[in-house]
Amino acid sequence: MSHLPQLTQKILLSCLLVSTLCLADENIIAVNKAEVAIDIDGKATEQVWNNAQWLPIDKHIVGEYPSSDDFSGRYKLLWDEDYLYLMAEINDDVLFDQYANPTEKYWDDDSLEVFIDEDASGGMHRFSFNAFAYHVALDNQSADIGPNKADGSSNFILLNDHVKSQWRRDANSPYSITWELAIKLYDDSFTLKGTHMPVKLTKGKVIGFMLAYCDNDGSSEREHFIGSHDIKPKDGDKNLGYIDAGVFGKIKLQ
Ligand SMILES: [Ca+2]
Ligand SMILES: [Ca+2]
Ligand SMILES: [Ca+2]
Ligand SMILES: [Ca+2]
Repeated sequence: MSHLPQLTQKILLSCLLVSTLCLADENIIAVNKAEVAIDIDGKATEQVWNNAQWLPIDKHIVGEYPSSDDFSGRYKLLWDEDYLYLMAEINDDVLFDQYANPTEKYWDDDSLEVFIDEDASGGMHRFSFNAFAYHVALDNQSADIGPNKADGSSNFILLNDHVKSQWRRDANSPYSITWELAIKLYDDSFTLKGTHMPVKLTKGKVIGFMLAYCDNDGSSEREHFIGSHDIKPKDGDKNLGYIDAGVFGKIKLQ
């Protein structure tokens, strides 16, 4: 650009900056505030849910891509000072919960997986609380991986206090369930010891976020894993969300 007049260079740089910001903003999902409290009962009866737009859960992560009656889903988000609220509408032909123990192979049971990176830092989080991957099961318990145990083995834990969850079937459409969640956000200082306060949410806050559904209809392992965001494969593998918060998308509280 050095051969162009200085004013033209400045204009071009400004245009480049504006278009970069616009592009970046296009990828950030704007989340509206819930002005009234939301009752987590698996029913979308609160008027305020109408202020949130449906977004698809349709990006392939693992397994064959399912037909729409095998799995399809969409979700919407709201927030207030205390919670990120999530409503998911899931169509799944068989609801399957083979492991009674909520910390045993929870990813091979039907579950809604909510990925949260409170400060949108990105980076590795599998054995830390830099970010969370809450697997919300059909029994409404939420499991994740914590720091390794003293003997070095994996530590599958419940973080039920972080996620309040309730789902209901639709009597007129038995394969459709409405799942309503209120999620408290914890920053990366969270540990399994002591008392930690959730982060108070404020307008303008940017959060790392992704959502996915583990669908199993009776197999030994999950049959499909479909998410809300495109994931760039690493060595052919798109199942990276439970390891790397860098593959999450971003949301911004409006
Ligand atoms: Ca409700
Ligand atoms: Ca299914
Ligand atoms: Ca983080
Ligand atoms: Ca299923």
